[in-house]
Amino acid sequence: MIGSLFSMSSLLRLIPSHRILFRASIVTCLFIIQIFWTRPTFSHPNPSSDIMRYGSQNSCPQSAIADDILVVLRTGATEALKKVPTHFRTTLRCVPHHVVYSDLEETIEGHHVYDMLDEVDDEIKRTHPDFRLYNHLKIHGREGLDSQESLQMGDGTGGTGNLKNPGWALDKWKFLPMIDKALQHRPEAKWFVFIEPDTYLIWPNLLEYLARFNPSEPYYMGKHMYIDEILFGYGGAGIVLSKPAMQKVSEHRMARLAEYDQFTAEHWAGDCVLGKALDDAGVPLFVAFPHLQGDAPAALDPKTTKRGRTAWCHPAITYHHVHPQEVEDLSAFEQKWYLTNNTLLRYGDIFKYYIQPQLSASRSNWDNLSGDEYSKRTLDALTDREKVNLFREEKYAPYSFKHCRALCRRRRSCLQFSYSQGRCFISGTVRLGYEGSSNQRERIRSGWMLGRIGEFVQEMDRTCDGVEDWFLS
Ligand SMILES: *[C@@H]1O[C@H](CO)[C@@H](O)[C@H](O)[C@H]1NC(C)=O
Ligand SMILES: CC(=O)N[C@H]1CO[C@H](CO)[C@@H](O)[C@@H]1O
Repeated sequence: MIGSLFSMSSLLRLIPSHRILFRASIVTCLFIIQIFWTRPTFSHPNPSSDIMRYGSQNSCPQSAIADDILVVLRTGATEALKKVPTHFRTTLRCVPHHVVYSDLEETIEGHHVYDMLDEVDDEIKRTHPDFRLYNHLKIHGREGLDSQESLQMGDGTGGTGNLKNPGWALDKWKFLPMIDKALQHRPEAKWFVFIEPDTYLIWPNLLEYLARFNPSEPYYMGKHMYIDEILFGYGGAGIVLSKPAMQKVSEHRMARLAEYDQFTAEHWAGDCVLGKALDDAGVPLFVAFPHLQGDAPAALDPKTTKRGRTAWCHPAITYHHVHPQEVEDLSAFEQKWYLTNNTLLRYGDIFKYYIQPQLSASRSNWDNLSGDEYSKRTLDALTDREKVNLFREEKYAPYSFKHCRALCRRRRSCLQFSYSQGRCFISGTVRLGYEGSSNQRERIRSGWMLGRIGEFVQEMDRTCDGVEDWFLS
């Protein structure tokens, strides 16, 4: 596919260089030829002849800019073995240049993993409590983790950071050093893409997106987030920096190392520290939402809008909070998509072809993420007569899954519900959710109003008429 996708992309570059102009004129000719040779229904910059090239088993998208990108996977020793190997087989499979940065130097499935903290000030490493895990790993290596349970609770990265988690405490120190490490690792790269083990990256869509920007401009792309007054790119959604942005922030920090060490020590989120340094260096955040996402497909509200932008009609580049098994599943789905479809994979497609088939009228041991607590209060507040009317039953029995469904059915806006131990939750948004925790006495059971969801999908699809794929500003 992606060959001519990128021909289009080159044409659309904001400030094309001579080389690109030359290339663009050749590909324009090829593109025009292709238009006449492909089916008349061709409506997307993605002709089927190229899909074939992408599509043969295990092949990867062909793109002029793939070699210009370095993908950096940032991890920590406490989570790396559990989460990183999956990425070599899935999200990184087609990425020609990638590197894994951690807090322990080691080899994982034949890939060298670098210690990103080796150049942090020695005094800080010796004295700051955040480095307890790091120093322990330095002396005892990975084997030392087994003996130190207190050091390895939880994961090493991730947005829902637990401050008491030593892996998380250390993680924030990696963001600024990783800029210099990545620049040294691949100085010829024009784009640097930073992801985490819980990030799912759709590589063909990233290529297609970045081809639309001029990499000689300083770009700091991310999913917007605020802590206090600082606007920054949320780490779990992936952060994209052009080389000029990398150089600017690196030079700015080098001149004020102690100042940023101090700021890092006092702050709790590394992505925010990076955002602050970039802003100080004169590189503001470019909001790449909705293309970069902070939620997993199973948890994302398909109606989410931020700054008036709904994700549904737009191509997805990342998801976050995606567990290794879901990374595998999504990767299989993504490959299948590009084998058979000749349009870019969008959030709406992922909902319709990946999420929706997993919804059912009733699913046991399943937590639907219906969080509308008020429904329980609603039930409690009803008189016995109202309960009888509502549930159309002779006698009001203790709440049950059936009652919960009846309540959902009665409310036109309700799309899903879940029931557990006398508690009914209903929701006007539709999410797949996750398996329930099995330690509950009575397992959670969830249900979806499939007919209403079908109508909802049609309604959402109608909003896509005439909508551009990408937000470029
Ligand atoms: C696109 O891919 C999905 C998922 O693999 C598949 O269900 C659908 O039939 C494909 N559509 C076309 C037009 O090939
Ligand atoms: C029945 C039930 O437990 N439902 C759950 C649905 O999801 C919300 C939000 O995660 C939970 O609070 C509910 O407990």
